[in-house]
Amino acid sequence: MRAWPAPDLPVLSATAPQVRVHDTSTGRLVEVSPDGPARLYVCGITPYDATHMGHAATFVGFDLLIRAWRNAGHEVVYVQNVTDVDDPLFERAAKIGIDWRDLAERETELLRRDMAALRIIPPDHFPGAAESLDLIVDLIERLQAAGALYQVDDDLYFSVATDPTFGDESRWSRDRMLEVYADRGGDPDRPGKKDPLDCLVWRGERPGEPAVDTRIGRGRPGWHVECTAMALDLLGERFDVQGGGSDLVFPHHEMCASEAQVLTGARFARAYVHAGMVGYDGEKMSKSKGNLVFVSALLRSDIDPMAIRLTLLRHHYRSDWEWTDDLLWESVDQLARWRRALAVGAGAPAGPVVDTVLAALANDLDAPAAIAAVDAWVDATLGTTDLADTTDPEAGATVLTLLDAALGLAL
Ligand code: 5CA
Ligand code: ZN
Repeated sequence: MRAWPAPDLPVLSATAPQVRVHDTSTGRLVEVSPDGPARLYVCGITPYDATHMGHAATFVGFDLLIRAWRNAGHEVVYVQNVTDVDDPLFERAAKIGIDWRDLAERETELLRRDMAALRIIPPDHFPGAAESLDLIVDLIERLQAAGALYQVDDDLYFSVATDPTFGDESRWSRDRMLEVYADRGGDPDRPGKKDPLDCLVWRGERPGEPAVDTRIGRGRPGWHVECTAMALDLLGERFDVQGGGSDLVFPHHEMCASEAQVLTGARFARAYVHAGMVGYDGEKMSKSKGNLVFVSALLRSDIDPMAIRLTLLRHHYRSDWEWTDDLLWESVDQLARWRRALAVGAGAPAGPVVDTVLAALANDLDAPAAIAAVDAWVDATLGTTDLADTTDPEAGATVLTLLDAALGLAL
């Protein structure tokens, strides 16, 4: 599919340090230093509602990773998918009485506008499952040939027992997996399964449900195998980072990793990076709960998109936090102050703030530390703390470029 227009990305005169991020599968900070272009796959929306602050926070988090890589001198190949073939989309479309393809296109278009307004770098590839069916079916056939699938009625399941590394991505205990599986799209209790944790890869046609004609019959693929197929096709084996929100640690990313491991004998991704959950009114912001704050609604009320972006950046990408309107108003005030300092032109020396911001972002995308460094520069420039002894005539211009290149804030 078509993505959205790319924001300008100014080139910095300083080179950023190599990037380290937290890897879920080892529980450690790991340096992601790609050989060749950095390859990133981020799990994108299921387009039945777009774009709430949780989505936006996750996508801003990975946008920081792309910027950190680019500022460290790496090229990046970025894939973000759209899950336009899956149950929640069909259910919503049926409920509101429109075709599921029209609903998916409408919400994807909304996402494009929101992402462009928030200056999020678009993916190089933006595949939908519907347009990727051939390669998904191809992957299902390869899994079948590898002996990793079995049939239950007209459906096909992936046997997690065929992968000795199953569990390595999340490092969750079996009990913990079983506890959440049903709530996260799994069907542990279906009769005929070999293991309750086995996941559906193909659902044969049911009366009244959307189905497509393929080599393996009429039906539709399961969710996990869609991402496995799109990632392997567009990025190849052992790509650098598989990303998404922490709600995807299990089962989604575990199943993707496992299916790929059985097929290729290699780890799916070198690192698994997960963003925290954004909540609202005491619960995880989610379409199923309906407690949503939409980016598009704020944009329609003429909220400065940079204030929305700053509100997201003020939270470390890995932390869970709650959206409140007060946070947004604080960001509006903070930006007004930053703009006042930048308008001075000359200011406190920019060298230290450039170094601190780039180092903070290279250190597990620590945007709050980067923002604190900018605040300190703004304070010094506006003279509310001791004026720096030397004034840098280029400081305003340097900090403007830094904010745009490193944090995606164009002021
Ligand atoms: N289409 C699948 C991934 S293949 C999916 O999870 N779609 S989604 O629309 O539910 O979420 C899109 C992205 O936003 C995913 O990376 C998901 O992990 C993330 N996300 C969803 N809800 C939140 C939330 N409340 N806070 C932070 N990130 C979230
Ligand atoms: Zn996915």
